[in-house]
Amino acid sequence: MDNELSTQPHGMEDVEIQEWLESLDSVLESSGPEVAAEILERLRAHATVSGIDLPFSANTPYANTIPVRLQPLFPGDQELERRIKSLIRWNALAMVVRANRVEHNIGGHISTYASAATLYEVGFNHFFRARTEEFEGDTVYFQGHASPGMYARAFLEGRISAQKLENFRRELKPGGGLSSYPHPWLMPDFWEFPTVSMGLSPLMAIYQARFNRYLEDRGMKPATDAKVWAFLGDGETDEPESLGAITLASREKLDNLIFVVNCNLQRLDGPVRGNGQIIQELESAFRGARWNVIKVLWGSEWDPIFERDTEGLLVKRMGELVDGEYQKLVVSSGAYVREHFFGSDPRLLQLVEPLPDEALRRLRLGGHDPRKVYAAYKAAVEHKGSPTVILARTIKGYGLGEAGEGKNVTHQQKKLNEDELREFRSRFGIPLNDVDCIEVPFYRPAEDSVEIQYLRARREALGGYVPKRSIRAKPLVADHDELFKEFLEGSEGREVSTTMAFVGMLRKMLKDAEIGKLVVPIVPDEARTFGMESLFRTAGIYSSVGQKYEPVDVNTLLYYKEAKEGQILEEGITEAGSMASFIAAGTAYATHGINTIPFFIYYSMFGFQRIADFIWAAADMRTRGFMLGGTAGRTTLSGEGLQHQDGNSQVLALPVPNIKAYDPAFAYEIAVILQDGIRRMYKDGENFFYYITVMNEPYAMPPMPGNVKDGILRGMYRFRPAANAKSKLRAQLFGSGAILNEALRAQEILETKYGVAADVWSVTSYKELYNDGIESERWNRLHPGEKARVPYVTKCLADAPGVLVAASDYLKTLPNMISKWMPRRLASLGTDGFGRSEGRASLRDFFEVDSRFITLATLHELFVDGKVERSVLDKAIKDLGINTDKPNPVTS
Ligand SMILES: Cc1ncc(C[n+]2csc(CCOP(=O)(O)OP(=O)(O)O)c2C)c(N)n1
Ligand SMILES: [Mg+2]
Repeated sequence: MDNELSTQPHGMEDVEIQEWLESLDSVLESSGPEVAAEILERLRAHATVSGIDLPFSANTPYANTIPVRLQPLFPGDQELERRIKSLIRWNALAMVVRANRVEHNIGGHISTYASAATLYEVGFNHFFRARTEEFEGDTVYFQGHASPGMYARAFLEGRISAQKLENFRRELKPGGGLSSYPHPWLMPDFWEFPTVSMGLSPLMAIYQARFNRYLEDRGMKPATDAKVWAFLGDGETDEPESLGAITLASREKLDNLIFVVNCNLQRLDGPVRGNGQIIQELESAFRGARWNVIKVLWGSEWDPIFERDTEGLLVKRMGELVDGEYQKLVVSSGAYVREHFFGSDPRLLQLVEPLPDEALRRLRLGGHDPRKVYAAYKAAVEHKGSPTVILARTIKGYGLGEAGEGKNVTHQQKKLNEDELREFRSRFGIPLNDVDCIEVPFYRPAEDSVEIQYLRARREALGGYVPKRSIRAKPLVADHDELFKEFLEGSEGREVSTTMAFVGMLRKMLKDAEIGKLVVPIVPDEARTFGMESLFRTAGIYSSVGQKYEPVDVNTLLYYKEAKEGQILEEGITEAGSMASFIAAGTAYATHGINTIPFFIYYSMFGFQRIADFIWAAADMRTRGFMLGGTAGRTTLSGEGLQHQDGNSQVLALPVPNIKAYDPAFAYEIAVILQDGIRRMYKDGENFFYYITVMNEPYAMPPMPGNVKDGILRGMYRFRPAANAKSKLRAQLFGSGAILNEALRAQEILETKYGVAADVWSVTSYKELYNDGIESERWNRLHPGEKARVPYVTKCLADAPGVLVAASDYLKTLPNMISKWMPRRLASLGTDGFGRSEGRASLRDFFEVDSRFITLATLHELFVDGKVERSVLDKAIKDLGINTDKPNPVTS
């Protein structure tokens, strides 16, 4: 990659270069780095105006960013820390090797932690501060594949038993086990952040750091110097999410954020950039984004060699190699290194002349040298004004020797043979003899050993153990009946959409004495679409710098008001970023002990469909809050067409176990769901969150017809019974969301034109009904002798006569999945297929979900049952104006 020293200027004498370098050195010595930098900056400007074409480079030479003279003293007992680290290395390896001996192919990773051990241990011994009563603590995102190292450390700390280690990756064993990776859902007292789906944690960490500032700026927590640390792999940075938000971090001057990229130059299959230099590539990306970049490339053993190199030849040579060559060098003999690395120039060879081959082999990389890592961390935590990224060079599978060190297969290595185990044991000085060691026992020195005492003392000094998850927020107390009451009463004929109704509730919640402050509205540049612009002025848009300009619309009532204490997180066009804010706010009850209640409203098609993996991570993290899929419904969103019209999200919400998904039709349904949700999540502390679709079709909102709260929450209730229940021709119509109105219109047509008496049900949640059904089935299967449980849907329909027809703005699979618990055959209408840009009426005709098709489906079901004649159907098709040769929406 670009390396300023790698290109030899044509025709320039070495002597001349030397003179320039020496004069810079003397300025540095006499006037300091600031003056030197100023001179260089002026020189660059002068060169540009003199017509010299300076190639752009965001890179610095391939050398450590922190020079030896600025390196602080290492404050710990280095030898003792090395011994502790070795024990952790051993136990981490033992976990994986043992697990795979007991159960072939159970998996696990050795080489990630092996490469990152020093990066973590310096953090644990000197930097990561725990959450305490007095201090909020640092927040650490551990690289998922390094989890054995975190468990092994917790074992030495006495926090995890040997039995649990034994059951690594076998969580269902008696006494429990340890989850493969960081999963708060599975280990809620230990892990805080799921990180193993690569790319999610860097982005989540950025938004977490920003959310911490948001809480401070809004006066919800004291300003502290707590840091957010995110450890990632170099391969991981290829995920677009990893670097996707780095400019937000610098724009917001998040000096509370530190990325540590473990640059072992390898990913799973092979080198990250065999033909390039991942470190230089990352450096330029982060420097370009105005981060503070600290490269930790070379260990202390290199310092004297660099010192002898007055001509800068070594740095130049280092910048020339591609990563594929480096990978080869680190696993090669000293003689090979001498020949192939230093051998390129006799002057380089001279530099290492005094060193024997063995010493050349042992030249450590920066990421394995605690002194270098400590220096980088210290500089990072002290740095002000921008986030820091530490690019630390390491070797993947460090210490595994023949079993995988630096090899392309190392990521998958799970077994070591006897010789390899003995070698590892010897290399790290584990006190086990040749026979015992091949059993790979876990090893923990006695409680009063210097190692355990030291380790404990260090953690005590830093406030306690990390990682550790605890819930510190106090439950809410109010029940908020008053807040939601007015929304149960209907709109008195005024036409409003469910989105407008929701925004009305949000506005009111923002003013509530208990929850007003806690509400966090989050929107990815879509507030106007949802009619939320009135909140801009009243709640304010959060900006860490306030508003430095007079907004163009300042004279209007609803001007764009940015403020330091603003409450709305207007994220711009990033659903991923908004979701990361949602996660930060929705887990603040644990991270900060604050019950923030996020409401993330977005274009529903760009939610589950686009950022489902973040939603999965949110679920794992036990996030609380409300996601609102706006402009929802494939036929309700008119005009927008194929990419926008959402008939999927209610289906895509099914797999997330702890999401409650609702497709409400009326304002009072939303009110009931919100009130109950706030109670259950923030008062009762239940671990789920909500997905609610809201639409933009305006219609009159009816008052709640009696107390149907229970039905709304459980997924269905009879909204409008048939006028003539005695009729011979009977039907049950199920409608959801805006399509409920089509069912109500069909009810009228059926009654007035065809003498069919239909009850209309509002199905608010097929997911709730489905979960209830499968739970009943399961219970009955497991308890054959006991009184059978009856699914809620079956109970609802026990006395509901006639044919059954369901219609929603989503795929037909939703009603179909609960049809087996219905008393009779179900006809399902839905919006399978690609959307079209059209008006609502045409769309509902196209997808066959309007009142005409509901009517036809009902008559057809009656015809199949022998209740009406064929001629009725023929007439209906004609009267309803249905084109029977119309294209099939599923395939057209
Ligand atoms: C989104 C995602 N894709 C793929 C994987 C599978 N995977 C697990 S580890 C790994 C390689 C990791 O390489 P790197 O980020 O460099 O980490 P290292 O182990 O080298 O420190 C891959 C591809 C994953 N966990 N997540
Ligand atoms: Mg890697």
